[in-house]
Amino acid sequence: MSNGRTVILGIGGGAGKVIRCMAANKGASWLEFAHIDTDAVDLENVPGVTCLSAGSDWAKGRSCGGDPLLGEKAVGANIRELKALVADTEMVIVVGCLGRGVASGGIQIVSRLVREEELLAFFFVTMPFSYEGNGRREIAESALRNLRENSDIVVAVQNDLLFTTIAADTRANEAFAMADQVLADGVQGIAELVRCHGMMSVDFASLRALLKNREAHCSFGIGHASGANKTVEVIDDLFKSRMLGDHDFLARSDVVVASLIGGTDLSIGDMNQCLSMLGNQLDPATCSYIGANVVPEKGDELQLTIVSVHYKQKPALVPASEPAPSPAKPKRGRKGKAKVATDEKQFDLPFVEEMVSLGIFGNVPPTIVKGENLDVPTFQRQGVVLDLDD
Ligand SMILES: Nc1nc2c(ncn2[C@@H]2O[C@H](COP(=O)(O)OP(=O)(O)OP(=O)(O)O)[C@@H](O)[C@H]2O)c(=O)[nH]1
Ligand SMILES: [Mg+2]
Repeated sequence: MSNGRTVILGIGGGAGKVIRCMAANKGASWLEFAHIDTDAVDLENVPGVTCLSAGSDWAKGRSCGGDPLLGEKAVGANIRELKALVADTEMVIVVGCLGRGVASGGIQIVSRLVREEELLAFFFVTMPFSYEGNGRREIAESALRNLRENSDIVVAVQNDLLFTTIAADTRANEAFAMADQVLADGVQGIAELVRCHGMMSVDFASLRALLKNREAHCSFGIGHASGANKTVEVIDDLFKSRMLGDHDFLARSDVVVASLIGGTDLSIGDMNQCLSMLGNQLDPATCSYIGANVVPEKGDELQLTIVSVHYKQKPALVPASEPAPSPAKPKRGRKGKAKVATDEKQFDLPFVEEMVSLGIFGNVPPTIVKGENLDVPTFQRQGVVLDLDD
């Protein structure tokens, strides 16, 4: 059973800023935040953020000067503290701005740790700006290659793209703060997926099975909207996210993980409309995991975060001689049509999408009779999927 404990760990100076931005976000108090760094200046004490001073006996509170080997050594020296930090977590989200020392080297240590501890981890990394030059780019690319070899989900965001929607005359420090806010909102959106008592929660065990130990390319996008037309506008805003890639790239995703959060006025109708519109953009073969939560602090605002996952190698087909996976549960395809897997040859994937809405019963203790939760509508308990188009 999900305990929902989610740790957001920032490595290095840039990531530390994103972590602090996130800790100040509306409705983020249920998350645990930590920041590991060698540089004492960047380890500024902020309520709600656990600070770990890496390699403190020899780094002596200074930066790693852009050397990833020193970063790896420094973070490696704190492995016990890191292990204690991530013990018994449902998910770890690691943030690192690649291109210099602490994050590029230290993230490899954390990647090995979460693998050894068999934790599900999302890695959100940024790649250096073009203007930073080839040296930093090479460090970042080498770090990203190593990370991808050893990690389940790596979302790499080009810093250049984070700035494309910001007006050219924005002051540099404001532009950085805005870019950090985009990352902070995206990470929070993903974290909301595992939140206990979500209005619509993801079947986390099957999401984990689908994403663990697979090499994949991931991109992420985020949309915000408020006002009367917010369910439509949030989709439009999502597609303005340059980090996401184009429509076609999204449509061809192997897996899409989407998280919708809104204030207390978020209705089932809003959710249906918004998520059906998103579903219409996806290929029928795309596995989608969708979670929705009410975060009262969001007020009138709606936020939709998605991660698009493309496997490097498509899942192997189950040989015809092996029994077909069972039971074949119905799943939703494009435009909400029910699909039941009946082919002899099927992709060896676990059940794809759980969309269980408890509506007004979402915040009360479940009524369990003979192992069934009576607060879940009968049609959902019986696996009947509605065709939302009709
Ligand atoms: N998005 C974003 N990227 C940043 C920010 N600050 C730095 N970066 C990027 O992060 C890269 C690494 O910088 P830092 O995080 O400061 O480096 P570090 O990991 O602490 O390593 P050392 O400086 O060697 O100790 C830079 O090359 C920038 O591309 C920030 O506030 N936001
Ligand atoms: Mg630093």
